[in-house]
Amino acid sequence: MQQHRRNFLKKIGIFSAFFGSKSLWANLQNNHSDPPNSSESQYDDFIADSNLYVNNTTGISTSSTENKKKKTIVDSELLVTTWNFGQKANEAAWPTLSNHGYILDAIEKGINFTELDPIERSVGLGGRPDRDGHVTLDACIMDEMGNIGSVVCMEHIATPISVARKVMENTPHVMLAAEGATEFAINQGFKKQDLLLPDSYKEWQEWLKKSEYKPTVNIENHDTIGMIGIDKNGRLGGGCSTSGMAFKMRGRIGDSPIIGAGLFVDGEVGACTATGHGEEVIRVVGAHRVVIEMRTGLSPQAACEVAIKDIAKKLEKRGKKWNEVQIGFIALNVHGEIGAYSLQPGFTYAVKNRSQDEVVQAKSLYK
Ligand code: SD4
Repeated sequence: MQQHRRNFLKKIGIFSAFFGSKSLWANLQNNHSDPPNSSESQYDDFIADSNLYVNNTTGISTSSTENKKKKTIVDSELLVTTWNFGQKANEAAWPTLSNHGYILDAIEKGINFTELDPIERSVGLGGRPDRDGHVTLDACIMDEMGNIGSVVCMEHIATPISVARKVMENTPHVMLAAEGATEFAINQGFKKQDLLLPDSYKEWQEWLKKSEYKPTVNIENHDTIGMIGIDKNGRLGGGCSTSGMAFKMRGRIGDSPIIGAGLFVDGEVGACTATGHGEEVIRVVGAHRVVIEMRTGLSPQAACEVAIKDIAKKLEKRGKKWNEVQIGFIALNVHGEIGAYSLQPGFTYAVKNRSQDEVVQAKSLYK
């Protein structure tokens, strides 16, 4: 009888915790255009109280109360961005971040810089087209509370990261595709334009002579832009934007706009973004995998290495040649520690904080 009573009370507890969280969540969703200072928000208190994230398997305490305390350790803004061009993107984001701005505002500005640079031909304006000559763009954005927005296979709009943010903030949805995404962007005031510029057009014409789909590894050291960071208030965020694999099939979507694959942020743990052959990243839900590994207590570096090794193992099992595939992950945790790892050499990333502004060569599984 006693046991029954205990079970009943337990059930009531779970029930009220669940519905309590739902209504608080709905409240937060309605107000998210004004991003809360997470270290002070009701949300943090709720998460801290509910203690949802204690890890019982590893014995490593990852309770949110503990992470909340750790968060205050990060005393400096930080940006980590894929590839060499990440340095200029970080520079564009920095004035916002160093002025105590909101992390997603900084990330959007940084990624916009690369999207609008016609010289960079794997992101935004001037991006390489698909095999039929259409420039189709993918992007997604995520904050530390699980707010997300994404556009896939969108044409004619140069700044998909900003459209992804509008999806997050101004719609009840999290993903818009193709014509629907372009229409939405135009309705939101974005300019419709032709994104195929002469250099990419010429390259496509050249490609058509053989029409052989053979993705190039480490294209000119700048590829998909993925940017993750922390702002002065300890808020984490991330964004990812790309024109995808050059000369892909029409309608092909890679990992970059898929939350969990190309990007994942968990305000209690850290953030990760990916670059490289999206099909392989999707297979292991790459960015989420890295963040989950960090949740179990691994450093960002170790977490990136675990995910890359898993991808290598799966490639081998499927009889694929590792040297035709490149994947790179960058990750950071709530303490501001950074990790990066790639399958093959050649992957670079850019780091910016108050004392550091540099491009770093990532370690790789194969030499
Ligand atoms: C994709 N991950 O579309 C992107 C492309 C990329 O380095 O990152 N290339 O699969």
